[in-house]
Amino acid sequence: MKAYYYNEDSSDQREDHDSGRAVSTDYLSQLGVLYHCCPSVSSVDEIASERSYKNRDEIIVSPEKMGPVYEEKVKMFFSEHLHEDEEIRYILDGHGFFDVRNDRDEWVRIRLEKDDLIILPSGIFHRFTTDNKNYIKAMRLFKDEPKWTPLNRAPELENNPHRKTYLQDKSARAGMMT
Ligand code: KMT
Ligand code: NI
Repeated sequence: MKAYYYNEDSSDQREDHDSGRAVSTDYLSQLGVLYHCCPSVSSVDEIASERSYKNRDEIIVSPEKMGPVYEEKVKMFFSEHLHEDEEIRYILDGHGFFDVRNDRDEWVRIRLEKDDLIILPSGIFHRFTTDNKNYIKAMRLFKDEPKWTPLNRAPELENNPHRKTYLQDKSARAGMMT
């Protein structure tokens, strides 16, 4: 895992966009984003049982696996959205980027590879992309039924209860730091 501020340049979303300004895991946790290195599936099982996640599946995002819809899917994953549930991803192979918004509405890019597990809180604005190798295999964990509904960013979403809870929890965490 490597996290840094996203450099807004005109290159493809799949390029690194590395500004050279690193972001720590502490900073990620202030945003409510939790990172774990899980060298074995048993450590994933522990996290899943602690958080009552009963189900999981595996997805391969690549042109070989997805065929002609690949480019379309990659664009779709990259549109800014939130979910009303936590999003947990465990990387089994390949690489990918999760971008999350910080307090100043800047993008923080999180580069994930094999053994990386990320927990995105419900209500955080984010997006995903493969990198320029166009291959990632990931485990998606969910509590009951898969609910991946993305809510694309729009002004009305600031009234969404999950968005409000996210913002309140984030300021409570910031308050504890001072
Ligand atoms: C997401 O939430 O955007 C995805 O599930 C993408 C594939 S998993 C790395
Ligand atoms: Ni998402």
